[in-house]
Order: sequence, then structure tokens, then C-alpha cells
Amino acid sequence: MDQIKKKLLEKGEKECAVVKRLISEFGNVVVESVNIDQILTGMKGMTSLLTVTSKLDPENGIRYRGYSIQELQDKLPKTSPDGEPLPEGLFLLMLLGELPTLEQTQSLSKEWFERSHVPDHVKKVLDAMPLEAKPMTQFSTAIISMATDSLFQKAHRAGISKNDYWDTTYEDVMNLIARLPVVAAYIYRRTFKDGTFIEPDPKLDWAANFAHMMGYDDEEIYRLFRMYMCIHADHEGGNVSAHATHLVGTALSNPYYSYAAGMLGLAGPLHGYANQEVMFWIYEMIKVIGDSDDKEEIRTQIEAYVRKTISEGKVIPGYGHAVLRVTDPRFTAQQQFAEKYVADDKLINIVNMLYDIVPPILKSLGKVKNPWPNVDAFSGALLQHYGISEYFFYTVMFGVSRALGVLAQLIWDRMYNLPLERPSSETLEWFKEKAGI
Ligand code: CMX
Repeated sequence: MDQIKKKLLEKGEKECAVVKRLISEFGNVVVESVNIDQILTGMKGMTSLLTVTSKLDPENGIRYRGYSIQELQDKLPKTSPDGEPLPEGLFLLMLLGELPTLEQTQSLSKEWFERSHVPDHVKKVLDAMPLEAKPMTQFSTAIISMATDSLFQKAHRAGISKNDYWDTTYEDVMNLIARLPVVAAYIYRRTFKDGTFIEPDPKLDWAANFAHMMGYDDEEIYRLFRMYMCIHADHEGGNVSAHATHLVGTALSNPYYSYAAGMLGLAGPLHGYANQEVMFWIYEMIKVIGDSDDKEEIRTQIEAYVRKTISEGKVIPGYGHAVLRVTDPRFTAQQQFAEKYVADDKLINIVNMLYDIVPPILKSLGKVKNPWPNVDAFSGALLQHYGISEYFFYTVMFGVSRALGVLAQLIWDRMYNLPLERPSSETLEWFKEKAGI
């Protein structure tokens, strides 16, 4: 058994005993009560999931196994001291709960490279799709078509014990994560470039290889991809992509199906598609506000455009969050990256200006719980700066990164043998009766 699996099993045996004990000895402990508004407004703040990979703090943002993005900047292995952490290291941290060494991290880069071959039929399935098919449509289709290789599904059909489900889930997850950049880059090149496929480079790490296969070979872009893949990787268990992956996984659907379900959720405008909406909205705004060099004039025009968007009953994309109540540290991480590497960029300047203008306007509405920017408010401008201008592709990039967290968690779901998820629902009559109306 390889080292990662061995560690996972050691940790798993201890933790499974705790989960079993919680259910059998402490199953009756009341942890919190539930209000009608929580049920009717998207179950926000209702604890209902066990997620070990990360925890989202409303005031401080994401913590991967207890570490903030800022802390991981220093603590996770990098290929150069002034560079960005490798997402492979973040995956090991989320999976095993311990900071990995550089050697362990680079060994995972190598392993993912070796597992990265995508079956020919997947490319044929993609080639059969019209070029107009949205990248997220292509991406989710490709993921489902890779399920022909699911080792979990084969083992389940062969009748293995449920105590061993985690093992083939782990194998599927490792293969899937290894292949995602290849599949995503294939979609990018067939949809937006000349359709020629660039082979992965065995000398590059997982994120740098993704950039390389898309056709971008530059150390600064590699760094951008490493940072991007780390900051989008996980956001505890309740967000739509994580929750959908977990939910479908509890039916013992194979990891390919489970993750594809998560990606279909990520494709929604209130979730990962917001990174495309931000660009669409900004470009529409630029058409209206024009190209003046007068900063005050531009500011006034932007303010008017923001107010107009709201008055039309639309949301400002990239702003607000269901849990966060401060500026998203993932927004700040990207802003810092831009400060470090980008001297002056028109779009980034607009994004920074919006950061000044939008929150007071949203606050003034009196109903928006979080007027601050989220991760999607910055990511598009940064990608545009480096020439990756095809913003319909951005949610696919988010999705490749999100695999790291939701699939590490899926392994734990199977390790703990978490059962079929099946909450109750009630009719409107029931709610009226409870409310006494
Ligand atoms: N612009 C305008 N109005 C907003 C708003 C925004 N950015 N964010 C919230 N509101 C409004 C809501 O539409 C809601 O209005 P109604 O009561 O009239 O329906 C009200 O404020 C209260 O909403 P909330 O409790 O603050 O926010 P929710 O938890 O319901 O929704 C979110 C959170 C992210 C869906 C919402 O803030 C939003 O639509 N933001 C824009 C889309 C976006 O950036 N999504 C990406 C989130 C990050 C991610 O998952 O990738």
C-alpha cells in the first residue's frame, strides 16, 4: 500500500471509531434548534454536514484544516521561496490533515502526471459536441464519460465490503484529479484555439501543466495558476458544488458522477458561474461608461451603472456571500498577487474602483447581509491581464480547482461510511400549523 493510503487508513481507523461513538452514544445530544426562516431561506447557518477538509469562518474566511490562505502561503511547499504554494500540497493537507513536505508534494505531482492519461473515447465524446456548447456543458459531459473507468463502481458490483469503499474511491479520485487539467485544456483548445492538443510536460507540476496545456508557458502564469487552484479548492461542505458532490456520493454513485453533479451546481450564476458574470457585467458597463481618463468622471459613471443594475432587479456579480461577512480573503489574495506582479492594468483598476464603490451602495439597501466582494470579483480581471480572455471558460478553471476539496472529502465520506442523505420535507400546511397561521 502506498504511503498516502497507509496514512489515510491509520487516521481513518481512529476517526471512524469516533464517528461510530458519536452516533451510538451521543446520538440524542441536541446541537442546535432550527427556525422556519432557516428552512425557507436555503438552510443557511443550519449545521447538517460533517466536512473535515475545510471550515468557513464568516469573519475570517476559509480555513483549510485550520490554516488560513495567508498562513498557507508560508507553510505549504513551493518550488521557489518567493513563489506560490503547490495545490498538490493543499490536497495532501486537506486529505491527511498534516502539512506535507516538499518531497511528498512533488511525489504527488509525479503520481498525478502518471495517472493523467485520458481515455480516447472521452476526447471523441468532446469532439462530437458543437463548438458552441458551453465549456461547462463540455466539462461535465467529459467527466461523466470518464466514469467508464470507475474502479469504485466495478468493485461495488463485485460485492466488496463497505469497509473497503474508501480504497477504490481514493483510486478514482486520484485518477480523476490527475486527468482534469488535460480534459479542461482539451476543451479550451478545441473551443477557443486551433484545436491542437498540447501534451503535458513531466517536468511541470499539476497547475503549471494546466497552464502549459492551455498554451501558456510563462513562470508568472504558472504562479497565477498555482494560486488560483489553491484559493478555489474548497469552501466547507454547504456550498452548492461541495454539497451536491457529497449528496450524490451518499447514494454510492461513483466519484465521477458525484463530482459531475457538483460541477453542474458550480455552473449556476449564483455560484461559480459568477466569475463569468462579473466579466460580462464589467464589459457591458465599459460600453456605457466609455473610456474617459478623468477618474472622477469614471467613478460617477460606475456608481450610476451599479445603481441601475440594482434598480433593474439584478444582483451585482462578485459581491455578497451566503456565509462570509467580510471581504473574501480569496479576493485579497488575488489583489495581492496583482500588486506583486502587475504594474498597471485598466481592468484591474476598474475592479479596485468597484471595491470602493459597490459596498456602500449595497449597504445602503439595508437587506444585503454581506456587501463585500467574493472570490469571483477579482479572478476574471487577473486572467484577462495574462491574456486568458475567454471568460466562458473561467468556471471550468474554478471547477478543476474545486475537485481538490470536494473529492478529498468524498474519500472521507466513504471512509466514515456516511449513509444515504435523506432529509425530510414538509408541506405548506405543516409550516402554517407550526407558525399558528
Ligand atoms: N447585489 C445585489 N443584491 C444582493 C447582492 C448583490 N451582490 N447580494 C445579495 N443581494 C440581495 C439578495 O438578492 C437578497 O435580496 P431579496 O431579499 O430581494 O431577495 C438580499 O440581498 C439578501 O440576500 P443575502 O442574504 O445577503 O444573500 P444570500 O445568502 O441569499 O445570497 C449570494 C448570497 C452570493 C447568492 C448573493 O450575495 C448574490 O447573488 N451575489 C452575486 C452573485 C455572486 O457573486 N455569486 C458568487 C458567490 C461566491 C461563489 O459561490 O462562487
